[in-house]
Amino acid sequence: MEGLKNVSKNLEIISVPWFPKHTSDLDKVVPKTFSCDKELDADHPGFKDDDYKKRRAEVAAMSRNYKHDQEIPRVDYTDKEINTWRTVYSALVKLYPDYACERFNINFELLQTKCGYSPDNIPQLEDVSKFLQNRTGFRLRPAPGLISPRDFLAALAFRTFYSTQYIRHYSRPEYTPEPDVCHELLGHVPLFADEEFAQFAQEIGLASLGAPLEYIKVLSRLYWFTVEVGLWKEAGETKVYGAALLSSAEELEFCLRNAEKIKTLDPAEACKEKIQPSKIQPYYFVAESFETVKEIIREFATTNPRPFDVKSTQSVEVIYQR
Ligand code: TIH
Ligand code: FE2
Repeated sequence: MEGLKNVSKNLEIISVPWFPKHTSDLDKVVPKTFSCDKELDADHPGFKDDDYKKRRAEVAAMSRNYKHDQEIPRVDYTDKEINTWRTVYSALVKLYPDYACERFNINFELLQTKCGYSPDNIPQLEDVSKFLQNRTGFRLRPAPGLISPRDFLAALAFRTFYSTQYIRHYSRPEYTPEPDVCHELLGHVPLFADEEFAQFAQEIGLASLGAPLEYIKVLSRLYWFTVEVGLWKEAGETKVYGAALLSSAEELEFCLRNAEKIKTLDPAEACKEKIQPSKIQPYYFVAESFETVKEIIREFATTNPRPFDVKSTQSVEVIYQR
């Protein structure tokens, strides 16, 4: 009997999917993207605009042969694109003071003073990546579109964040159905500049490595309902930390003005919900605090069925004991 147990243990290990063990291993992954990459969906505002589609594909292709530690290619954004950025930016900065969480606002301020964030300039991924590396060790990696959950989450384990570089269609600056450079730079980057949030995002990534597909599915739902469309309370007030909300003036206003759409975060419920990334959300989950969100992820990480554990060895934290 004992012998048989060992055999089945080995079988389990054999079935662990390959996963990256070092940031440079991400070069071995050709990230899978969703259909948007080839043909825009009919409800995409750029669907009927051939010039837009061509430009989007051109910028997306710049990420194709990217290798770890190379400079991220710079995009020479057109005046029309900068105009779109200006519109998106100007609408959002009016909302952030009241709607965004404190950690976001602190870092957004810093990005304005230290990293070229302004209404007239679309910061380059390379410059923002360098800035983040200095602050929290997070780096950006250029992406051609929405990346499939396993590849996307694995990169987070290495504090690496796949970022698109093309910009949304000019006709709909207040909401776009897929990630674009505004979403990455305005929605995500400010929180990746926060050490505790960076740590939290990395933990989600570590939990994904080598996990079975069913586990990845649930983890990506938890990721979606927290990192992308999450709300948490600060001094009794509901604030937004979800990046997909913080990059859409329309949905940012919508989520906080419709109290009946906000439910208390229940991981069991969030796990069951399908992700609908291309739609305004039917409802949102609010957590009691950032601590609650972290605990939920930590607890879920303990249920990981993989037959091993992982730990990150990139940095040390020195704690003086007096
Ligand atoms: N809806 C977001 C926006 O308008 O900025 C973009 C997306 C993020 C994630 C999925 S779609
Ligand atoms: Fe995102």
